[in-house]
Amino acid sequence: MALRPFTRLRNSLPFANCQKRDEINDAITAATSTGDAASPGSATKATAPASSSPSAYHLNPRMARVYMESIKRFRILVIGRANAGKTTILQRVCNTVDNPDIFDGKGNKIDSALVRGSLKRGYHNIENALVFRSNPGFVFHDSRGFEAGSAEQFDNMKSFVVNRAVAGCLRERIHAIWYCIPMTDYERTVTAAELKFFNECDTGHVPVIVLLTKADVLNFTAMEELLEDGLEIDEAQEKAVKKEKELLERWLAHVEGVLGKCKYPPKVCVPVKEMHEETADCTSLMQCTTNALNEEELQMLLVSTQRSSIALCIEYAVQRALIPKMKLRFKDRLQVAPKALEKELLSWFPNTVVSAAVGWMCSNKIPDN
Ligand SMILES: Nc1nc2c(ncn2[C@@H]2O[C@H](COP(=O)(O)OP(=O)(O)OP(=O)(O)O)[C@@H](O)[C@H]2O)c(=O)[nH]1
Ligand SMILES: [Mg+2]
Repeated sequence: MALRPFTRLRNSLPFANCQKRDEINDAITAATSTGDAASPGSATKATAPASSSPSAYHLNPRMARVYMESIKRFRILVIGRANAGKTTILQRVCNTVDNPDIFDGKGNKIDSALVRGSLKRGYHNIENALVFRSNPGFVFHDSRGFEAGSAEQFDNMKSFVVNRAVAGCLRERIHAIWYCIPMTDYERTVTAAELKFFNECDTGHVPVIVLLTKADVLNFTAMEELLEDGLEIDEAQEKAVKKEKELLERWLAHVEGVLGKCKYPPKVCVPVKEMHEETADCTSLMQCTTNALNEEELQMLLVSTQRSSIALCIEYAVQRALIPKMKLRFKDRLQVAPKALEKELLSWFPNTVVSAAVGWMCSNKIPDN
């Protein structure tokens, strides 16, 4: 059958197809290995049932606080088929068009010339950490898509997730997973690979956020359908925005419906569009990821690490620090020390001193967390 004009057009586009910290870490690791019931590691090993609920992995508040104080960098695993738009999203989130520095599993910098060719072909070593100089507060791991059906690729990814999320080497824990499903392939949004991942991969307390990437291409689909309905091009263009919205809602509902029935469903699905444009807005992605996190300290780490939206920093600072104080009785409000409130508010904002220090360490060897 001949391709429809907009399908042909779409297919022709490129998108188609420090000591104190170490002491704390060591203390946590020791607590974990001695089987302290309150430690996150032991809770995971001892209590995680086959179909665990996220709350089963909630850190004990005291341990959570100690752990959170020891981490400085937000670590995200991004999974998705080849060409799903993964690297582009990471670049946009870090507000850069540069390639990331790559570090091996031991934290040593890899000569990017050695791996650039294989990266172009979509081959990624999930153990490698990717760090952009523009925002060294993020550490990314990039997983090659496993739609080709390779059991080995899937097993590699699964054992990485188990080691870094569930069994918990705390210093290298991942904090969120972005699972990318490209809308260029909207007719096969949920394939066997997605079902396998969401039915077999227990990510424990680490939230999985599904990103419907390249959602802007639905504009082509909308135009295509409207023209097929017999509309003139001007009228079709006028109605395309509404139609695009309807299509997106339909596909979002479909993906949420199917994946929601899986054993380990994603926490949330979020469309992302026009990430190849340097002006693209990452606010909703950041907001959804922040809301999906269980621990307030992790939320604070993400909000203060991201540079996409100062509005997000303000919103969280107001909601979490200011409003609770305003709700206090007048007498109690007078007890709030201005310096303490200032510290609390500012902890939701980027800390340039920390960023600079992390950036400096990062230029040669990636720090442990
Ligand atoms: N229309 C559109 N194109 C996009 C978007 N995001 C990325 N692209 C394009 O899609 C192509 C692939 O993007 P990449 O970010 O390299 O995809 P990837 O998932 O990292 O690919 P591999 O590393 O090969 O697995 C590039 O040509 C991007 O410009 C988007 O939101 N909309
Ligand atoms: Mg890539």
